[in-house]
Amino acid sequence: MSGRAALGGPRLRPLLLRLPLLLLLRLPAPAAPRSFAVDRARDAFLLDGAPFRYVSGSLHYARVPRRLWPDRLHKMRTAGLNAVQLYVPWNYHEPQPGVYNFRGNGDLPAFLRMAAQEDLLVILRPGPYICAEWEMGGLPSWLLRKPDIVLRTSDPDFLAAVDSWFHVLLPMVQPWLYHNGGNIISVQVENEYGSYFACDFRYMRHLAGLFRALLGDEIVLFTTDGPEELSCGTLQGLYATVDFGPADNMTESFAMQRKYEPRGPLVNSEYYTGWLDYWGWNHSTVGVKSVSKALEDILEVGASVNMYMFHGGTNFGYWNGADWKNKYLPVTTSYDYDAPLSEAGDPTPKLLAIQSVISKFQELPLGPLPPPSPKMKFGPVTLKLDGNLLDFLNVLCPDGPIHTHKPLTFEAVKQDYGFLLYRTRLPQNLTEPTQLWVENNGIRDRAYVMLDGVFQGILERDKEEALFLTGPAGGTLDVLLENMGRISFGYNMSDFKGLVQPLVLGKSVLTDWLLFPLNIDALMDVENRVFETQKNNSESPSGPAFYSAAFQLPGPAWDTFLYLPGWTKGQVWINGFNLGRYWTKRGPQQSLYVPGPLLLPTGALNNITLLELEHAPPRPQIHFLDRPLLNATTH
Ligand code: 6DJ
Repeated sequence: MSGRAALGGPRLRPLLLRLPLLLLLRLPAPAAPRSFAVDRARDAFLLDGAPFRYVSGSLHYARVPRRLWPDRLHKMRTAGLNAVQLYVPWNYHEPQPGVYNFRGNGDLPAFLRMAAQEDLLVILRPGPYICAEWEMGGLPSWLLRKPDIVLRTSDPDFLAAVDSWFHVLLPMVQPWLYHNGGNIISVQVENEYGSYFACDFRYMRHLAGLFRALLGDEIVLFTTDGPEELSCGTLQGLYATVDFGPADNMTESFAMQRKYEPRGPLVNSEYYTGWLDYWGWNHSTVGVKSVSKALEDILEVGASVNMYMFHGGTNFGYWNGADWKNKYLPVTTSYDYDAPLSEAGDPTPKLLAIQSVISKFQELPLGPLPPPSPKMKFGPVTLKLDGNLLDFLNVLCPDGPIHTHKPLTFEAVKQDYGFLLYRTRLPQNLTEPTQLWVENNGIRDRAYVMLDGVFQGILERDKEEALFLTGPAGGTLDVLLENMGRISFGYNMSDFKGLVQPLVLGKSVLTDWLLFPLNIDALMDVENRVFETQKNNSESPSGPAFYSAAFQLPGPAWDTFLYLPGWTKGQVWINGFNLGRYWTKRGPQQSLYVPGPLLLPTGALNNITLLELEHAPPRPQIHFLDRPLLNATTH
């Protein structure tokens, strides 16, 4: 017998030859390269080489307390989404030129990690402009310290600021790109640029080059525009997508996308589940049926979709933006948006309807949708008057006032947000009521006028342009200016704040001003101590004044809604956190969302401070409700 036969003969040879291959198959397979791409041949996205569509939802991390991020992301995943879309608000992360904040609620990598833990892909929209009803559309107001800057164009001053910001932000997100092992599948360049007057292709080309240089060639870059606005918004090399809502004609909208992208996936980057609210308007709602029906149509044609918003959240602090539609329209503190997950993060009937539509097209993840979180109702809590704002100027403006001949803007004195007090003296005796007014609608945005400490009334942009004063020559005239949020969408985004035109008394222009930039938020950290050291001689609760109370919770620190009946307009802080603006008198929002994590548990003392700008109710009380009131009839 030959040795070969001993080995089993020629019949075994093919098997032996295949052995190394079989051994190889038993070894762990080399990791398949991760990839996300546009496949024009199949009119689809490809995820790891296979056709893929995303069903995504928008959530803005700066509008949700960090401790609640996991909860909201989990609910989005459970609703059936496979991606989350988010804006990066530049002004939130770079509060001063070259000063960056990625801590706490600004910890973008932590947010990306939490999304990954929920198995959510990410569609990133870093701007630089984001719109979003966010202060100045996400642009830092310090850009306006160069008053002639032309925002969102190839103006060298604007580009220099954008370049230095993106050299910080984009390297930070680069490891999070999908092909680098992260969850970011695509990145949007600018935002609805086609709706902006400038139509500056040099600017768009500059951005595209910058994104490519800092993120590489592999990542899918895209643009988003209204279907009628694509011509100035798109650029070769950036995948063009559209945005439209349930009331719009889907076929026509996608046909417009097809004009610019004849092949590739259909994408609605902002499918409107609801809408925003302005102060003084009615609360916006969009019906469940229309939202779920039109979503089904979108999924039926195989498109990818992002729902704007899936969870709206809150414009805490001074972060609300404003629109310009022939007049200034500031956005409310609540950004509930009538979205599928409410402002307090609770599933709504809209969410259930959307989930059921999604389930017709792709498998839902296992696991139940969490129920609404518990809410608490208690009160009333009675507040004490701490004193008029004018009594606290030394602590609110510790560096003292700036002396100027003519009034300067907020931007000129580096007061980015909040309040700036302008003080001068009456140049003559006013025995007859004399008009105080400002030319060319120069109040940005609301002025609270005091003469010798006595509240006289208000001037308001596009509304109240004059009031009448009587008083002695030399009397102290104080004009507190409130920035109610810079324009986030409209023709002119350079929305300077303060007195942008001189104040006129009768026929004389008022000069020789003292300007007090007020740092109220710094005061809130040590609020009690500072207020107790003040001599409180203000009896009459009229005009800008602080009120506060210490209170205990009746039980665990659940979410609640602050209700301020009889109060007029102002700002609220809870335990030093700036909860936002209230404007009970104008509506429609009547209650402010108070997330449970802001509150201290039973036994501890919580602090609430109000800066009421006009009139407090005769009994200065507040209530905490177990449901929101967002839709009071407006005046
Ligand atoms: O991209 C914009 C979003 O950030 C699109 N959009 C949304 C958000 O602002 S209003 C609501 C809006 N665009 C302005 C067009 C208004 C008709």
